[in-house]
Amino acid sequence: MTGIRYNAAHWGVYEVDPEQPGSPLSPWRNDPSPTPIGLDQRSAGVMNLRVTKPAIRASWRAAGHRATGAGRGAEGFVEIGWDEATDLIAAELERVRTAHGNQAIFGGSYGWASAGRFHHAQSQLHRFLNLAGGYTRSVDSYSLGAGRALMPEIVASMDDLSAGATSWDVIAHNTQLFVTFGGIPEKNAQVSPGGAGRHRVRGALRQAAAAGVRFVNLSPVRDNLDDTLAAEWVSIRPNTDTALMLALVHEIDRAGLADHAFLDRYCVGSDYFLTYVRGGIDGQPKTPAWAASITQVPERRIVDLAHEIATHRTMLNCAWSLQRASHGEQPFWAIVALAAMVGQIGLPGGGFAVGYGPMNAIGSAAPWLKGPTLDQGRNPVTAFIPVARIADMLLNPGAAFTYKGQGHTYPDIRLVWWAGGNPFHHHQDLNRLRQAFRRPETIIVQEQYWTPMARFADIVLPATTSLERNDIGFATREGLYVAMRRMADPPGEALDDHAILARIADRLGFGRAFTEGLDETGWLRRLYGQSRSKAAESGIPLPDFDDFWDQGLIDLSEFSSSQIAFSDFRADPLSHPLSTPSGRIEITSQRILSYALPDCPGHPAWMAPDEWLGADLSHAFPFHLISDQPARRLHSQLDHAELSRAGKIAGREPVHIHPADATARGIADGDIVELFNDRGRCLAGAVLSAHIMPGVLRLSTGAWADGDGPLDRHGNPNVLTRDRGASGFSQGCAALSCLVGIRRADHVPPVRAFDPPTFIA
Ligand SMILES: Nc1nc2c(c(=O)[nH]1)N[C@H]1C(S)=C(S)[C@@H](COP(=O)(O)OP(=O)(O)OC[C@H]3O[C@@H](n4cnc5c(=O)[nH]c(N)nc54)[C@H](O)[C@@H]3O)O[C@H]1N2
Ligand SMILES: Nc1nc2c(c(=O)[nH]1)N[C@H]1C(S)=C(S)[C@@H](COP(=O)(O)OP(=O)(O)OC[C@H]3O[C@@H](n4cnc5c(=O)[nH]c(N)nc54)[C@H](O)[C@@H]3O)O[C@H]1N2
Ligand SMILES: [Mo]
Repeated sequence: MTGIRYNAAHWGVYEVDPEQPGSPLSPWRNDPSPTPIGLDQRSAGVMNLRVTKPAIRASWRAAGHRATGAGRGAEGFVEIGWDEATDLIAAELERVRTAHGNQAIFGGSYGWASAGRFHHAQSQLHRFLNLAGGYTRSVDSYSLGAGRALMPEIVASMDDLSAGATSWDVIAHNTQLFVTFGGIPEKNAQVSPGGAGRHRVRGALRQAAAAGVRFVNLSPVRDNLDDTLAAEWVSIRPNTDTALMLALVHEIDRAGLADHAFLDRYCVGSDYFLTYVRGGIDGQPKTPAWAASITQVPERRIVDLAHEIATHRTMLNCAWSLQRASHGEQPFWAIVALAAMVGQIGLPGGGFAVGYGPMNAIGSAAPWLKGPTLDQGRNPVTAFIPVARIADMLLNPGAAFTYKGQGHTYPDIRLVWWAGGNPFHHHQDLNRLRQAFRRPETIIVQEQYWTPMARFADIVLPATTSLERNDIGFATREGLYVAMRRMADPPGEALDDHAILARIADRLGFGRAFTEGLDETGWLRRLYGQSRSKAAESGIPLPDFDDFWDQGLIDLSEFSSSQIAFSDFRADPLSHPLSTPSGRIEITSQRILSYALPDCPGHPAWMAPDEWLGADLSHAFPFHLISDQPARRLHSQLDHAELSRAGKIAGREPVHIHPADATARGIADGDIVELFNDRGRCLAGAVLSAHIMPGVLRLSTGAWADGDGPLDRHGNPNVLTRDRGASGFSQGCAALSCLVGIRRADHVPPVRAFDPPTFIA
């Protein structure tokens, strides 16, 4: 194995042959289904867009923080040296914290950044800002805003649910019926944050099908489940799954199939919930006929499905996308209630999961260890926002918001600092976000590439990629430690995020506290050592650092052991209570009930979203837009690589439309179309597909935002999505509640997302 080095990315582990010129990356040889994402990350098209020198927006260079934000995103940049950049930033940070307090610094810096436990961009930035006196932070994630707020109240934290999901081998051996809401998209299971190891989902699904597991996929699209499984596709209108789940509960209850012994022993609040389902609270029984009119799933199919679920060992699964919607708490709560009704939670192959599909690690049997983590210190500032409220915060300083039953106010932000995220990828209603990002006095961005966020900054600092530094790869439940050995020189003057922040910390007088006198190797040894001690406590011996570094890879698969979610709780709910207020599954939550929120009542409930196919607005904008995760990249990362670009149509992101809908609008396969609503417009390339239900469009996220007015030329769905929280409880991202219209585009300007910015000498 001499010469072979390893590297880890969120989407896989690479073998790297430093001797080989050209594309030196190949997938790890033990990965049964490696992904092509990232293999082309050193290509000319990618490297062309690297940030190679610190750069300053021209008018900020002239006027500093007094420059207006109006030119952001349009103006040219001046390249400067590291010394000048460091001085300017140190002075600006000093000015803001003195004049306005540390709360005026927004350092939430949400985003996936890259794999590698030491050079993790947000952790580095948070550590730095904490030593500088703190910052306004963000909580929760775009992935799971509603889920992270709700699930610990009613059953278990999202982290425990993900890491504790029943392993795939148990499913193959015990599950009879696998009912999934939102498929199990193999495209999504390409990734695990920190480094997917063995891509296991394709094999696991096929093994389950071969063992006789029957799959039912309730979803507006068909192609989010392996088509070799002979699964049944039941098309369902987007955002209506809760109504369907309630009707399944209604039928199970009506037919006398509910497991009352389970509900009594392991749950609280099922009586009140059943009163609601029977119609005793709002006068509307949640019957299959009622749900059929909302979901467009035939009444007969709902009735039969209820009986199939109750009379087979059934795993109920839910994609995360369902909670990235208005009232996104409800489908997660309803699937727990439905699983409790049939009493299979804690049994092998039965119960619920939220969910199989979004990440490779879910369903893994690899050991559950805590990986190496950089200490971020303590943040003395208490101000925070739920992560998806960024534009609200910037536009409305001092305004009130609610979160988990408490009232809070938005701070007045003067300085925004981002490292490792792309808000012009992740946030909704990008035209509104542009307005919001014109408000702060200063925006600093650490980036590898000239992304839309980098272009919107006042000061851009060039960061290295994980191929250009040494690090440790580790992802929870992937069973691997990866010695990520540097294998390329950074272009131009790019520095590691740690080195960038260490320079500025030095200038501000806390350099020593930031680095603790350790260099990169010193940090890797320390972080690995801490993780090694923890592993030893779990009975897993790891080699010492030098052996790890020589070996390149520690494979823990021999320590794998199957698991059954909630088996301890089921065996003995008194000795293994849940972490909920009652210690049991909360089918009704007294705590959430006490918040008296109109958009998040105390039990699973159907509330129509503002934007869905049953809304009045659908007369003007008749399509429900699904902006799901992209198959050929991770979010916006590597959208400029060949793999992603090869998936475009005349340079635009593909939008999937049912052939009947297309024909009715004179749209042919390959046409450039325009999607529109009151918030914005975007171009996309039409793909006619019978794998999507009529009335629904699918435009994946991640095309680099490319607009200076309401029109996005490239196909970024977030120019159309709505910027409203899932509810006043979680304030989660609700991107998947979005109505649009579609027509053939009559004017098709060129895509400029991948043109480098203008530099002023
Ligand atoms: N409409 C719609 N919108 C969505 C979603 C949806 O389903 N629909 N999904 C949401 C979800 S679940 C998520 S998680 C978010 C994802 O949103 P993000 O995580 O913000 O998206 P990424 O494209 O991964 O952005 C990471 C950025 O970090 C940069 N980067 C990578 N490594 C480093 C590094 O080492 N140092 C520095 N300084 N920079 C680095 C990359 O170049 C990239 O620009 O999007 C959300 N947005
Ligand atoms: N290749 C790749 N993989 C990724 C990512 C990526 O960017 N690229 N992002 C990762 C991240 S950060 C996250 S959080 C996870 C997200 O994981 P998810 O949120 O689960 O992923 P999505 O692809 O948004 O949606 C999953 C499926 O749900 C369907 N769906 C959408 N709306 C509805 C609905 O209302 N009802 C039903 N029944 N189905 C619906 C969609 O059509 C899609 O096929 O994915 C991760 N995996
Ligand atoms: Mo996510």
